[in-house]
Amino acid sequence: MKMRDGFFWGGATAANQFEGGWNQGGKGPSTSDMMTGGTHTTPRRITPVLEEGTYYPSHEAVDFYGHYKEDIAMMAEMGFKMFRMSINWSRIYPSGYDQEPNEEGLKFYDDVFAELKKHNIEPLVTISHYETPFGLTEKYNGWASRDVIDHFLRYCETIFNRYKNQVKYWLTFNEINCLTMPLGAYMAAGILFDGKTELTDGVDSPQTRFQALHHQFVASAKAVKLGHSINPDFQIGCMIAFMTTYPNTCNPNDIILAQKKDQISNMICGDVQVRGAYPGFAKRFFEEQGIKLELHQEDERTLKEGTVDFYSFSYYMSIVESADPAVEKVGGNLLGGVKNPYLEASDWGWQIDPQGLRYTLNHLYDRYQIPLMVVENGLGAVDVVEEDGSINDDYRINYLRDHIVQMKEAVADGVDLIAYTMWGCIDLVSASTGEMKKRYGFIHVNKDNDGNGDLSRTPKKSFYWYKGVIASNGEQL
Ligand code: BGP
Repeated sequence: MKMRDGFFWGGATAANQFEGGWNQGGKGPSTSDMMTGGTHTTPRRITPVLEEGTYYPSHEAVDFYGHYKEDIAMMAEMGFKMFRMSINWSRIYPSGYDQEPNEEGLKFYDDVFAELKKHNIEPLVTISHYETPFGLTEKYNGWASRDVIDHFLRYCETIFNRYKNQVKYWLTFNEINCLTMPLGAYMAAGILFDGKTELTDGVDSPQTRFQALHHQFVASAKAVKLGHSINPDFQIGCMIAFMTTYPNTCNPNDIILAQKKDQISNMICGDVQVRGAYPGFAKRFFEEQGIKLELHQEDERTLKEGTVDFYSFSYYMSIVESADPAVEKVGGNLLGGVKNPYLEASDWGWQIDPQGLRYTLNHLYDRYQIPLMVVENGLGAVDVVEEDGSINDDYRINYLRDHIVQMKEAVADGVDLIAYTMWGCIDLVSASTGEMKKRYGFIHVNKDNDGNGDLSRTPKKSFYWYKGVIASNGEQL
């Protein structure tokens, strides 16, 4: 089965992990700028004020800010049709609550979009990707407060108007369902529970998280409506971190547990953003968890009027759930779960499951019947630079090939898939660990975990492989 003509092959990044220039051009600090690096075993830390002598990976990241022409030229050489990037909110509104935008920040993205256009690469822009302005955390405790919605909409209005002829495809919030999990509070919503916390070990409040999620739902729906009023051609999507969830056995207890987990971690957000209302299972979940959402009268209508045009998601792994307390649960996978004996795992313990991608694409298309985009997928691995400077990342090629094969199966199954933007096309900072060592790219960046390196870019073996994939529209794998 062939991919459709005009299929969007490409790659994905996020400003806080890629752009750097954190205090250049009038940019204010974002929450990610207050996060230290971590390692394989030490979690990232959030500092309420910047500590002298501490290394903050987002500050320089890999300096797309200073390398965008070179980077876009390399993407063009691979034949990219689409480039997923995010706008750094605090580059446009430095504190988040300023009344006037920062012209220098706006100008930077004018230049980036002009460069993409020169190479015929379609931008796909995430409006908020783990980069809540730190000013909003200080003033409101981030998305815990409903007040943030208006600040977000002012930011949307500014960028929609400014880039209405340059950008057609938008995503409102990256991995909005992160807020169903404890680690999402800070990353996705700029919420500090205790003022000083490690990313994986924060003090949790499901009440606050789900209230913040509701604020993001309302903000997203209003942004969709606003975007369509500014340019009716805009295509605006949701973005979900999809963790395909299987039962450990055919014991009905396992099946029900897996279904419940799937509903809350994966489906609740798509249901609200695509169908425009909370699904039935949400009510029971909120009751059982003692969560009382504060809703405004008009929210129901807002959600209905602001449904998305397409559904996008990230896909890295599947997880297995068991209701049996005697069954051993593993760490590694972001959500824990049981080890799947049929699958290999990455060096970071993420269980690699290409067929799970086919399963998920079918699952989603059956439910929503709107175009789908895979906007993140890839293998985080340690790359070795050989003496001659080459990087032979066959493991990455194998991972991506296996997933693309299954994507094509899903298309043959009848799924309307329109884009594949592989994650971290150029090496960048890992979101969960802050490392540079965990690399995804087709392009190597010379920089290590401590921030050393001259930032030079080198194509890996996978660069040439992906170029062939794109040139043959997925036929030459
Ligand atoms: C997703 C995020 C990305 C990204 C990716 C890989 O959850 O949207 O920002 O980083 O995961 O994760 P990591 O960087 O932790 O390997």
